[in-house]
Amino acid sequence: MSRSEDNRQLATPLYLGLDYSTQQLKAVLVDDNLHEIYSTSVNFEKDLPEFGTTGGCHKNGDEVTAPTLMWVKATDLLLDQMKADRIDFSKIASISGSGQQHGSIYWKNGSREILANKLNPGLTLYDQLQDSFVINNSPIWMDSSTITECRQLEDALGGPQAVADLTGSRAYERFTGNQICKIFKTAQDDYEKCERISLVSSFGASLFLGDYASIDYSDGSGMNLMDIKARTWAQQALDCCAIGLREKLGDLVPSFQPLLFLLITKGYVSSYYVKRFGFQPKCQIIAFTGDNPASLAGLRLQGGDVSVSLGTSDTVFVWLEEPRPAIEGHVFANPVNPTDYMALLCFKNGSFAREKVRDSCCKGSWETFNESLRSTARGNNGNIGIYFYDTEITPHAIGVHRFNAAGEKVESFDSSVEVRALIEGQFMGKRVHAENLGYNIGPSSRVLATGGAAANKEILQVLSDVFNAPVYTLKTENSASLGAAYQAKHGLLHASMSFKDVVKNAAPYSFAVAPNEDADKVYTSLTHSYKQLEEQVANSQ
Ligand code: ADP
Ligand code: XUL
Repeated sequence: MSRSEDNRQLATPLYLGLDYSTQQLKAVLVDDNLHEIYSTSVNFEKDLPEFGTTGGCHKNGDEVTAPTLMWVKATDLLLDQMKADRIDFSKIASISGSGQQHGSIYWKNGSREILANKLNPGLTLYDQLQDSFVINNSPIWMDSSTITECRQLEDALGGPQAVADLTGSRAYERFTGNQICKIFKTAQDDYEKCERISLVSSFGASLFLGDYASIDYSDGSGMNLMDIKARTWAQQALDCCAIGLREKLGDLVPSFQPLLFLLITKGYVSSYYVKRFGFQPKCQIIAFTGDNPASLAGLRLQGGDVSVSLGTSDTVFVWLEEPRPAIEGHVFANPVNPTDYMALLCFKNGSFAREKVRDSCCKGSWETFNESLRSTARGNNGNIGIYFYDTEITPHAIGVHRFNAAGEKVESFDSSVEVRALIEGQFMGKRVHAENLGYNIGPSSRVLATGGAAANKEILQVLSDVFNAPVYTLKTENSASLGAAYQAKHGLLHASMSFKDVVKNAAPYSFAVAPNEDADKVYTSLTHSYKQLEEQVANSQ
């Protein structure tokens, strides 16, 4: 568990943002000016070893899951931690949150009744929700086991571009509709015993609401089931996926919508939390969303900016006014402006790949890793590496591939060349695919970096050089939970105030690094070579 608290007196009102991410559950409290005053987290692997996960998940070939009850227990632990830190829960005006995208939770028949009416404040959630899920291990975004279901959806709807035009993305293995389809086919009994399917985000909201929370438009865009323009369930896609799915999904709502309880009354925090922790009875629950949309809110992204998130997955996203769904990348509903969109690229080989090279080349030390970046030349003397330890999402390819300056395959690199090849390769890949989406990166662009690795200036320097643009960061590396806290306030005020006005007093960005003078010269041609090599690798598989 890690915590931080600044000395300022806890002012009132406060807004709570949560993030159910891949490796941890995080909480951020902000004051009325949206300044962060407290944060804490529960690390799934370290703080909940009884679930036996590595990095918050279980991998079994291409099937990747997380124990649903681990997230429940993490919620108990997080709140206990906040109580031990003497947080005055009665000052929290509203709560919102985010979750790793695409993961799914299968609530057993009768669980709504337990959530709404039977939670005993003397017991933990973990004790009381033991028997509430039909699938104990929730499939998560790293899963790539549904290629058959993806083909089925694309065949039924007229091909990959047709699925992208309708839902914002072609069929992807991790997208929830394809995951549900697999469960419908392989575990039909469980599917029938399930009364509600939540995303990780709406599952988190349900725990606090004491009822099934609606899925929001932005996270709903990551399912291959939502009509991206109409923002309604796409019946053709539902029909293709599973029988009776519409009822199990509930309604869709805007990402900053105050939720309802039992579809009628205002969605205040469940009385369980009022009695157990001292929350005020009128603490409003605002829809939770995906971690990437929440990050867009946390970074206060504007047109022209590009955000690069360096967490368990690496993602790149930009604000879009007009959706142009393509075979590559995703278009999601924008979480703060209901008529706009965001484009997202997801790279599976993010932090785990960096940690793997750190461990094999630098004895597990980020300091040695950084020394390797400092001691090697920009452009790595023409050496290029592609490090897809797990099947990559963008592009669909696997394996570690190293090339010398002549473009010939080589078996290995020296340790420091390997470190630079990894980081340059990761960022050249991001630049190539962002440019494929039509994004023009230039000296006037701002790169907003976030996620755990954004704490590392040497890594950010390579990012700045490859993108040839200045990089900015926020005080917190966790833009998702911060964005959720912003949305908590936005949700209360949205009828009278735009998101831009809500966040106008939020802490400014910090300038982190600027590109070196030779950056454009070095990386424009190297990125061109990288692009050709990556295409060669992807086409040969
Ligand atoms: P997520 O939200 O996806 O669970 P985070 O954004 O919190 O993940 O990022 C966690 C990752 O940050 C860790 O896996 C670790 O590899 C990386 N990280 C933390 N500190 C550093 C550092 N100094 N340099 C590079 N990476 C770091
Ligand atoms: C986005 C994606 C990941 C997860 C986990 O499409 O799969 O970024 O949201 O962070």
